Amino acid sequence: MAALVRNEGSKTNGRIKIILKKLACICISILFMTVSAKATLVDSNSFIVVDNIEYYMQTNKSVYDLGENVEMLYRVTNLGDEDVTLGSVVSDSLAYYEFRIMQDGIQIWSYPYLSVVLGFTAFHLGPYESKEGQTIWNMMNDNGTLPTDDDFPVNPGIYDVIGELDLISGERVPVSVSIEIIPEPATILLLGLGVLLLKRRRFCPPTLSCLRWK
Ligand SMILES: [Ca+2]
Repeated sequence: MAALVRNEGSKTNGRIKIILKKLACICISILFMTVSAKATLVDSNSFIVVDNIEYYMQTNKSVYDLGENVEMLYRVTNLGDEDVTLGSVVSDSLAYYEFRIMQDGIQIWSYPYLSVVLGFTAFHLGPYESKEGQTIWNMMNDNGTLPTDDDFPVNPGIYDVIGELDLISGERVPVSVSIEIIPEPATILLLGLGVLLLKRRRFCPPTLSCLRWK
């Protein structure tokens, strides 16, 4: 009987070691995934040059944790030495720029700035002059409406961030950059532990004294 008890105890210790090894592997994998993702924490940017005008779009990162703010910047620069007028805009500099978030080709959010239209003005750039607009996306889907009470959080995934001049007349030149939203590290860890516990439950015979989590 004593030998049988020792044998069962040895089996339990072996199972504990296996589970701890699997847990260590999961933690190392999570650490590797997080470090790999964070290694790309540079800004994401893109630009287009049309008729000596540079249209530039940037986000402050390329990979975000779920729930972070996405800081966006759209800039238009006259690369030449002559005055340029690109079209007309509403007479409010905060309304010069438009930002949109797309997922799989579907718009899920847009810059909601509303302006009382008091008139229109020419969007003008002097030689080598730049003008830019900025805003923040809080990772919410606006549900296609301006009121925010029906907004809801987005899921991890790939999103396109688009900026352009909100021209009333004139050619619009939208510029897009891609960003990735990943789950928070704590969520990944919980998922990993959940998978481990499910596997253990599936392969643990009910007659053996399996490890109990207390
Ligand atoms: Ca809404």
